[in-house]
Amino acid sequence: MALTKNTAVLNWIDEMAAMTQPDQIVWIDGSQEQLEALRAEACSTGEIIQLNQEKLPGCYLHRTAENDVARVEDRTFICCRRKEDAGPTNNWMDPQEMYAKLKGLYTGAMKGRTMYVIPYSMGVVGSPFAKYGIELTDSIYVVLNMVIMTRVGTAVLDALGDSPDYIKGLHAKADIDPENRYIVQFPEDNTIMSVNSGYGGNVLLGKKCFALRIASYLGKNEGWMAEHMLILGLQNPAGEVRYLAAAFPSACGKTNLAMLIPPAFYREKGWKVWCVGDDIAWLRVGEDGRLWAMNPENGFFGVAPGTNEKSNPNALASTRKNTIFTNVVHNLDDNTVWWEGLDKNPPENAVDWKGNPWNGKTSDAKGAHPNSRFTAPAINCPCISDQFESPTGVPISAIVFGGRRAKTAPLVYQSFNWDHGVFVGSIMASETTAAAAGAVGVVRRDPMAMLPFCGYNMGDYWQHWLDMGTKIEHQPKIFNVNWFRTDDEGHFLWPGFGDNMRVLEWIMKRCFDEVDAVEGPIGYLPKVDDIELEGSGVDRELLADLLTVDPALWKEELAGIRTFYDKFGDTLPKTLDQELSELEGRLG
Ligand code: GTP
Ligand code: SPV
Ligand code: MN
Repeated sequence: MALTKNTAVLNWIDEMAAMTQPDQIVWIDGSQEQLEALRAEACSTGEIIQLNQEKLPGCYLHRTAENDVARVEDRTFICCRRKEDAGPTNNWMDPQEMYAKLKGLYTGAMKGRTMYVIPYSMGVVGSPFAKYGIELTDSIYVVLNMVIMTRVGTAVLDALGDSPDYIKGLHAKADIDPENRYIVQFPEDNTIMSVNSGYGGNVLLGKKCFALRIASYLGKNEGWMAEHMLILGLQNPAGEVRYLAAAFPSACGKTNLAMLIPPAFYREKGWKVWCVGDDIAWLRVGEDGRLWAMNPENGFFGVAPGTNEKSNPNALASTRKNTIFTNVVHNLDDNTVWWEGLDKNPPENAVDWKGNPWNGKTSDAKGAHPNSRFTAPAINCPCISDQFESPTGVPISAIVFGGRRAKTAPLVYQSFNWDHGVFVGSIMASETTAAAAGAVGVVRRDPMAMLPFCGYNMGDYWQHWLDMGTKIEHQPKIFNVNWFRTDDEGHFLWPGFGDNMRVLEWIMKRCFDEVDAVEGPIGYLPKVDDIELEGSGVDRELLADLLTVDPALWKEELAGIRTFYDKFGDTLPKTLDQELSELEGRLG
């Protein structure tokens, strides 16, 4: 039975049901009874596997199709009326043409299946910054994930009332056919359509599709920003908590930084990190003239491999109950899960991510997919911030950009000012990871970590960043970090993880004028003595090396940036062109 009288909602659902032809329609009310019944049904069909309920209460395992394990950027489209509004970095198709093509794929796609109606909120229901969506899907796995990642149920429909202001999302698994897989955003219609996939980022439509692609477009029009950023609070020994937001590309360390546990030396003095969000931030200018960030999500869809008791104990703890694991190893001995980098004791009697028997002691092949994930409720996180549910978020002192660069980028540097900071974000580049289908380890330009997620022309997006700067009276300082510099054998030089605290301390001190810096061609760099190394195993010489800026490498970099910028033609803001010339000048 329909849970709303909202005619905009009901008419749209009728239309989608007429096209997809499900056997029945089930509204997700968010109740535990309903979810329990859905879990039982999904277990009975093998869609999910119930794990050891003593060791992992409320936890389940799911395996996606082998060809469907990551986001598909080449099949992701921004369909707005004018091609130039999608810009040179997005795939585009005329909306009418795309609707027609999709209609062919969706027609009858839910025959013999159930259509679930998921009313969900990005942000705390009823908060002035929350935005609502309805996802229609034929996958119980999607329902169970959306319930963890967003706020789902009747309360959302009550808050929406009879307003037509919601984001429409249609997902059908169809045949999981990679040749007919489409992830399509229609920003001008508040609509998302996804077909032929069952993998997270392609089908949990509240996440990348809504909270970044559609929301970035809304933000441009409404004067706010939707960014691929973690949000954390750094508590100092005086008990003050200062907040930062950081944009790193997929699988480049956001979840790890957001849940960081400071090294013993810091903990003893009273330092602590609080997690507000690990992937997405919505940022607005507050009445106090500061920039405020809120996390629209309600859970973590985190990378499993590499997560362990040492690298990220808070993430691991978050996954010990009410969590869905996707594409990890199934340990048959005790009905638990395992992944590469969890511990040095892989199970022998196990099933790999493809569903085949796997012996971790003898097999050379990986047992878990490199992009295997956990979906865990945010409230499970031992360091979740007491501001997590704050309807308007937290005030941001620092914005941090970063990526995987083996050589060029130093451990940390600060931009000269807001506009230069926008430039620093725009010239980000990073090695590709398993989070998206395609080659791994190839350096590509990924401005603000938004290349795959910006819902409109990236040139206009940069202009929006510049415009926002003029509206923020108390601007955050902007930084760039790189945890991934390597030696000539490819080993990481910086210990990373908890030791990144040392860099965070410097960043916050810079924001509050508590430490000075050295002015260099690319920005302000720390003095070697200003980064705490006690207990890190890193000596001053190595730190100095991590902070070097090689002019020869940067001159090569300039050429790459110029080529990238040239793609944008007239939409490249003059300010950024000017910043590039100035950098060129400073490098000599
Ligand atoms: P998405 O969920 O895809 O957006 O990824 P993310 O940015 O949240 O990345 P995450 O924190 O999950 O880390 C991805 C990978 O980077 C994992 O394999 C981590 O072990 C590794 N990693 C994270 N932080 C560090 C670090 O400081 N140093 C090194 N060397 N590796 C790191
Ligand atoms: C990312 O790829 O940045 C993720 C995972 O956070 S996904 O939800 O697949 O986008
Ligand atoms: Mn992400």
